[in-house]
Amino acid sequence: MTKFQVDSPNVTYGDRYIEADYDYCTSRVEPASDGGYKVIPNATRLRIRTERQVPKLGVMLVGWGGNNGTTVTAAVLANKLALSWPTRNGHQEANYYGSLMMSSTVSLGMGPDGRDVYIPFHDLLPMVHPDDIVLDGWDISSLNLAAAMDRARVLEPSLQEQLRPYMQKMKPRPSIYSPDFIAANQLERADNLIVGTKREQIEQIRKDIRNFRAEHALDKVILLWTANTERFADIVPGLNDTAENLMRSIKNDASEISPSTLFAVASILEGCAFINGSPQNTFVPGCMEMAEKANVFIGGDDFKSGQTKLKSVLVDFLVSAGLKPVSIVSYNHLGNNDGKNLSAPQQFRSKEISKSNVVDDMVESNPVLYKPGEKPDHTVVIKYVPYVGDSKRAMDEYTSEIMMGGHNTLVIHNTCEDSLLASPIILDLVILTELCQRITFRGPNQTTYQPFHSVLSILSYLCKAPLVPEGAPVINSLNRQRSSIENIFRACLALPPVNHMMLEHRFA
Ligand code: NAI
Ligand code: DG6
Repeated sequence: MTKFQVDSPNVTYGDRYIEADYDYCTSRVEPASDGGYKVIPNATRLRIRTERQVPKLGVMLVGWGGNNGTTVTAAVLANKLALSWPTRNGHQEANYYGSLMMSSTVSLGMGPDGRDVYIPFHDLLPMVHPDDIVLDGWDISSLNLAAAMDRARVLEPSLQEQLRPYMQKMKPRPSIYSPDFIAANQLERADNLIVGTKREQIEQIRKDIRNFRAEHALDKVILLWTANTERFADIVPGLNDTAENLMRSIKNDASEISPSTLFAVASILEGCAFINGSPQNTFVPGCMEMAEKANVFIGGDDFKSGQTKLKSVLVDFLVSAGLKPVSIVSYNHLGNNDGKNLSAPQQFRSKEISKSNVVDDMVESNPVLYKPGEKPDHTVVIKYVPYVGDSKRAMDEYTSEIMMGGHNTLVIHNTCEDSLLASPIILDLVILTELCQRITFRGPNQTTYQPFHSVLSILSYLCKAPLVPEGAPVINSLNRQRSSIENIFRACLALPPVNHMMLEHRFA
């Protein structure tokens, strides 16, 4: 049910769709003959359609028995069952804190008293509620979800006891294991495996998806990788550079095709969106081409949960304030299985790459501070310290040049359960992906509606290394990423973008 209605000749609420006529206003910039620029404002009229029927959604997690997999499952169950539990700080109720969709708000506009009227982000358009998501998945470890939740050491024992009867019935499906792609130290948990050739493994995953869909009478299924970080796969002409070559290499059982790519291929072949929550290059060029040809959404890479989220705010603040970050040093230590896997050099390297590129666009946006090609020194360190478990410590030092050669150093210490930050992000990723599957656009001279590009860059807010269509700019700034989601959804209702001008309060 819609919680509000837009009263405008540009919006129609039909039985099936919300249809909006929207002027997309931009400024085109061209070099002028005098060496400056010519700026040309432009408006393109779009018709945007949003399907109103919210489907029954199933989500299959690869790595279901891991810390994120068990924590997100427990959180959905606890919310659905409205559980509460005693802690040493008092009674705690289940919530979805950290979810952009469930726990943040957006302004609808200005109320009669001249103040913004806020609603939950989730109420802006018809969206799946996380309580209604049906979860399933795969893991190379056979532990049922209750035992895996114990192993994760994330949630309070009194909550775990309430969840145990539900979660012990949940058992991850056997998965694809390739010891070459994750750390050797993961071997001891790998007891739940699909054997056979790569083609047979893909067939099994496809069968699992179809069975899951049928068992629960689901309208849609989305797959999400929250399994161990893999090493990067080599991109080799003839092997994985095109969709055709990738499919041939799978048929030939080529060893350089990673398990995450096999899952993505199976998902695309089943017409299911695939999201990569880890840093590795699951979406090799051949896989991206497959998704594009099949019009299936893919998104990633690597959940943006703590240190990097703050970095994408702080560097944006510094650079946009005219201060010049010159050195950024980020230490992490953690003691969960993710940390154990990342203690191997190749898997650490995947994470280092993902964590390191997040300031590039902000630096490039300010040629007053940075010469072409100039960047701050940026170092990322990750250490495995078993005792701290899932309670990750992240320590950051940002040094900036300020006026007249002065320096400003900010030091930040960030401690919290990593999986409790990642779980709401998992939910946002699938809720947003599902909603985007119901939004289509038609330009002024088009007769048919088109979907978003198969590389779903609107998910950038939630990802450390946002995947974007070829040639599109990567935006890392958290504020810009959030505004793009909010303003695109407002456009679906023919509402103007939020501009913060507040002229009503500024004129005499
Ligand atoms: P975890 O190690 O607890 O869970 C990963 C699970 O994947 C394990 O249960 C493991 O047995 C399973 N697994 C490994 N290979 C598999 C395969 N081929 N098929 C199916 N299952 C497989 O790790 P955690 O903490 O849950 O993190 C998961 C991933 O999310 C990691 O790659 C991590 O780097 C990434 N990530 C986590 C963030 C966080 O804040 N927790 C943030 C950003 C990314
Ligand atoms: C060490 O940083 C382990 C990683 O898996 C991170 O905990 C995870 O990627 C979250 O990173 P961030 O930078 O978003 O806090």
